[in-house]
Amino acid sequence: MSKIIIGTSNPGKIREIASILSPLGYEIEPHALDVYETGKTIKDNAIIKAKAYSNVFPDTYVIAEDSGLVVPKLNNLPGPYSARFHEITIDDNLNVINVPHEEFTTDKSEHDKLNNEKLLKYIKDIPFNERAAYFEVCFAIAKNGIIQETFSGYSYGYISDELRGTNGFGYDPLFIGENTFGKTYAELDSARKNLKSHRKQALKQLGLWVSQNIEN
Ligand code: ITT
Repeated sequence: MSKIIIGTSNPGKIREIASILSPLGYEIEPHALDVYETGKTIKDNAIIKAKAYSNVFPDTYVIAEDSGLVVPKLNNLPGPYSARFHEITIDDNLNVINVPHEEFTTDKSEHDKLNNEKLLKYIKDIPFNERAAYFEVCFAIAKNGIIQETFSGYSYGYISDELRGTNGFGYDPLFIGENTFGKTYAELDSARKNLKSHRKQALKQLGLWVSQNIEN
């Protein structure tokens, strides 16, 4: 069975990626490295991560992804800063003026909590009909430090007034999908989230590429 390295420190991502790629017959091996994400876009960061993991694991296909929640009314924040939203400094015009290098951890629960609290603070005076938001994900697949392909996915919705639900991870308790009957992604079971999610869309394309290019 061919092995594919999944480069991420986020257990929520590993669960969703494995649930879609494992049934295709590949051995999925997760690894977590501390990669400094210096890109200005989600795609740039996916490429930075895939190259970094690939340099550490040569001769093996490596998949990494960057993802984030974009709120147009908040100057597209948290966007590429989604993981460290709680610790970035933002000025009154919603420009990011300081981005510390986040402390490396695979336990995301405290960061998720702080990120959601900060988003609630920024969203509280914005009327619901102006709270459009979307998740964006970009997967990059690399081998021997060279990017082979990238795949993006998006899911659209709104930011909720309050945290709801305990499933999923990250911003799921605040994100109401456009087709989820008012429920946040954290109120959906994983199969239902996977049906619609940005990650699922991109993984469908990635899965096709993997099955056409990597022997299992
Ligand atoms: P790696 O970089 O090691 O993969 P990370 O958690 O730092 O792990 P990112 O830099 O890509 O990942 O940051 C993504 C952020 O967006 C992070 O805060 C996630 O919780 C959040 N996020 C990504 N996909 C999400 C989803 O499907 N639902 C909710 N939040 C999500």
